Amino acid sequence: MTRYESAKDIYSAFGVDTEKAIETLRNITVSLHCWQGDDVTGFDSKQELSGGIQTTGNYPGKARNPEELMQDLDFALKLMPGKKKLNLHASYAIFENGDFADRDKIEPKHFAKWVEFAKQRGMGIDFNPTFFSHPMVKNDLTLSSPDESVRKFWVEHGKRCIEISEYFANETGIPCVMNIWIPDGYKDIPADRLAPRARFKKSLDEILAIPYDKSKVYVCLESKVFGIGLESYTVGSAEFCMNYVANKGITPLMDNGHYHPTEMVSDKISSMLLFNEKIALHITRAVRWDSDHVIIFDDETKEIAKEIVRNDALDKVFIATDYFDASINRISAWITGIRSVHKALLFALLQPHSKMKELQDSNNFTELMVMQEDMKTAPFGDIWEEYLKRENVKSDYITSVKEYEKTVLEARK
Ligand code: RNT
Ligand code: ZN
Repeated sequence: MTRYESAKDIYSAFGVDTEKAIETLRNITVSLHCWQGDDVTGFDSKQELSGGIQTTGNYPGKARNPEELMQDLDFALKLMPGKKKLNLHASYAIFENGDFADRDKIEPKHFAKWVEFAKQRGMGIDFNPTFFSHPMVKNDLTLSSPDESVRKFWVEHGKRCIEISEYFANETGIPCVMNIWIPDGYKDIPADRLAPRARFKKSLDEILAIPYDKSKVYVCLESKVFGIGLESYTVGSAEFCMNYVANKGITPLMDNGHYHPTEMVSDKISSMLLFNEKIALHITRAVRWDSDHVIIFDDETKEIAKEIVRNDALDKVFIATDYFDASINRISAWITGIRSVHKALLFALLQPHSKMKELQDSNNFTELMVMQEDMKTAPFGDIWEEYLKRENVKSDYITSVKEYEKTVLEARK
């Protein structure tokens, strides 16, 4: 009997079908963020990262241009199981032969290389306008700026990004999830909290006024609690975004680094599911603040996955990763994070949810606790290995990553 067969029997005694779990997992798509590969630098303005987010560390070998980023992505993708979409930021536009266009003027053609890359690998593309790391971010404001020239510039950027998102959907045949996040806020106590939010609302209305096919582009809005240097006030707060999204019928996006430290996104998913056709997630790991550490197989990631799986919401939730660690090998960071999301999903798929719900409804919290604890030590690792095997992905990735570091990354000086 193989380890998988024996694990399968153990799970089966709990009423869990491991075959079904593996098959389901193989069909789940996770959107892979390109920005772990180069510390959120991008190729357009090459400005210092702004917007209250930060990458820390200076591990050697970061990708410096589209070719290197694609090369690294390709390498990393081979060591990641599961279906993937490519998640791009507008700042990753590729300008050839001096054909530069500023953010308010970017066009589909500036992403043609990415489309080619994604198509060749059978991936869809998700997109994010980039409202940071740019000289038109004035006094930390973009879409909420009182300066009309600034506000208009960013409205144009938003519109261009919807056009590019539709192009991605048309080219790949897969709908594009376009996420709006702005860093706008104040370091210190504002005198007026209303007007910036009113301007943000107006700007979003203007962006969404351009015609686009809603079955091809899902526009999302991501809220946040605070950023570095923007500690006292965030224009796009949770309440602002939740209300705006509900009002306009667009998609809410929750990033689990964007709440107070004891507030859990896993607890929010069920409420959001009851009132939205689709919801989107940025899965990350916040350590004391929105630090965007690499996702690991930790309790909150598992709990988020359980909420998606046991509420039968796999086709309602857009799952994306969002983290950036520059202190360790970036490719390993990419793989560890993505594998952790898949592990959490598999773990969730291997729980006897209906039995557990029954125990809850019959107020049998004693047995529920025992069962939840028992499931933690069930032979999960053997099912995980079987999943990797069926995905044709090696279990050990650090050996190949180290080899790639020696041969490719170390040469980037
Ligand atoms: C920032 C948001 C946002 C970014 C990316 C780069 O706090 O999480 O999603 O991380 O767009
Ligand atoms: Zn995010």
